Amino acid sequence: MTSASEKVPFYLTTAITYPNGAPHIGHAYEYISADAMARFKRLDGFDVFFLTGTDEHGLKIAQTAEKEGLTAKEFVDRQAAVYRDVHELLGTSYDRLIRTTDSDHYAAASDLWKRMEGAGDIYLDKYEGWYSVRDEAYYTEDETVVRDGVRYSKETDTELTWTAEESYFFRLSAYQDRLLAYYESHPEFGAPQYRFNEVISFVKHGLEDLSISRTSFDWGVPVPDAPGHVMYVWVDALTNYLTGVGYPDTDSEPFRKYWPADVHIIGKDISRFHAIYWPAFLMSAGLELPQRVMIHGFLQNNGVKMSKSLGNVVAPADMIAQYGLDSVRYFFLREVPYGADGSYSHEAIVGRMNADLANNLGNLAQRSLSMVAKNLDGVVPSPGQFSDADRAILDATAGLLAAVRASFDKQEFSRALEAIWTVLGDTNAYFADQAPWVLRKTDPARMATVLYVTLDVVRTVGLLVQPVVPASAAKLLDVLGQPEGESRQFAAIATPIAPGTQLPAPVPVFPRYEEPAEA
Ligand code: ME8
Repeated sequence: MTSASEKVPFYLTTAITYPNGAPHIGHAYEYISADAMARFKRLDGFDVFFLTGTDEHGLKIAQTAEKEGLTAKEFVDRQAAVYRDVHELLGTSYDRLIRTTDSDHYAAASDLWKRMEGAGDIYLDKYEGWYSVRDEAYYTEDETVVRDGVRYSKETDTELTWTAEESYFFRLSAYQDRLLAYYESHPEFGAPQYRFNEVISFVKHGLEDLSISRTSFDWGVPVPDAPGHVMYVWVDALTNYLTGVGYPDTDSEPFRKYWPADVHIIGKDISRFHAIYWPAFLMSAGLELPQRVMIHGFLQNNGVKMSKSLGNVVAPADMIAQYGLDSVRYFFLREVPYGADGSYSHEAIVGRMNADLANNLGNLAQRSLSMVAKNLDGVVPSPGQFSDADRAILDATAGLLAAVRASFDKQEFSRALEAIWTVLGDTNAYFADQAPWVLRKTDPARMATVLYVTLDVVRTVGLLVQPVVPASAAKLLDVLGQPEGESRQFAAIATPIAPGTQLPAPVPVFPRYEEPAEA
């Protein structure tokens, strides 16, 4: 057994959520995909640290709290618990649920500020501009549009107000060349490529210095030695990735082990913050840069943007109550190529549940296992000589781990699942061709071999789908007689299922979705 200390570390994060409103499917999508990544790496033998949490400062939060008659702290305490419950519901296997109101985070944000200041990158000036409270961002005149006398951000369609205040600035303009050089030498830093290209061309157009403090409210991390200033919420928020692994103690064990992060998983609306500001802050502070920023797309309900006014915002809890957690997890990761925008609908979810999970995987497992139960006393048989057809299936299955790993390493989850389901499709065809139910009478030894091959495909698939459908995969591995622990790690894939293993009575693992009867 490898001890934790010998394993290769892998550090991944999600964006930290603004907890002002109710959790929606977009949040669940991000948590589920990051969770699948974390689980995959653990099963593949890595020492994983998975950070997620809530982004609790800023004017928007302060305003929402006031509207609800609560102090900002009371409000975020209540809302952080709502998000903790969502993680519970989704089975997110995080290692820390960070809150930017945690005391160690204040220390981290102050330290990062001081480092940037020490590098000569922070100066005091006055800021005037169009400010969006919702986005916590300033927009230049040409990034705005006026409708009915109200000014909006072209990009995010949020309302803007003219704001003038004394502010500290970060010398972002000084980082243009260094950022471009970094992108050039690290082509994998931003993904997918088409989203990274947008970032690169934004930087090529030239960068302005960034206003990084606010004096108009006090719900934030105080700027060191600058009474009246709190940090711009994005400086504070991005620092969470450092706090999570022990910063500012750069000699601490977690920091030395896990920093720099292997991947930040985020949505497309915040790519500039992560792929421009964040690396610039880190360069200024003399800290290493994350390996990769993976930018996912947005999910829409039936192709329509989710919004409260349209009444089409789906709560993760409702979706899970209707279809079950694993079906939702599988659907999200299989349906949309990660990075692209996508859509969900009842029909699409049911289609995936019934065709992929219930038919291709569930039926194959159930049919082979019940034949073993009925004809072989539930004992995994010894195979005879493998035929060409057996070999073809076994070889395809043996190649799966490498293919799936290569896809997961690029967060190409749908491609990984496609590879698995291609082998399942071939195995279903093999099972139908070989017709073990006929062989039962004509050639029982051959029937045993066909069942053996099929069971080993189902076992391999059961192991590989654990990151995506953890509870169902565990049930499947139970009925295949695979004990928890070592034999469920990916390293166990190379050792075929052991003849003689006594299997428990088979139970169906992936139920079909049946429409409820009309009332
Ligand atoms: O941006 N589909 O928080 P947030 C998919 N606090 N993903 C979506 C989505 C949708 N419809 N809507 C939002 C923030 N997201 C900041 C992050 S990180 C240092 C600070 C994604 O609650 C969004 O892109 O608005 C982001 O990655 C995450 O949900 C949280 O968004």
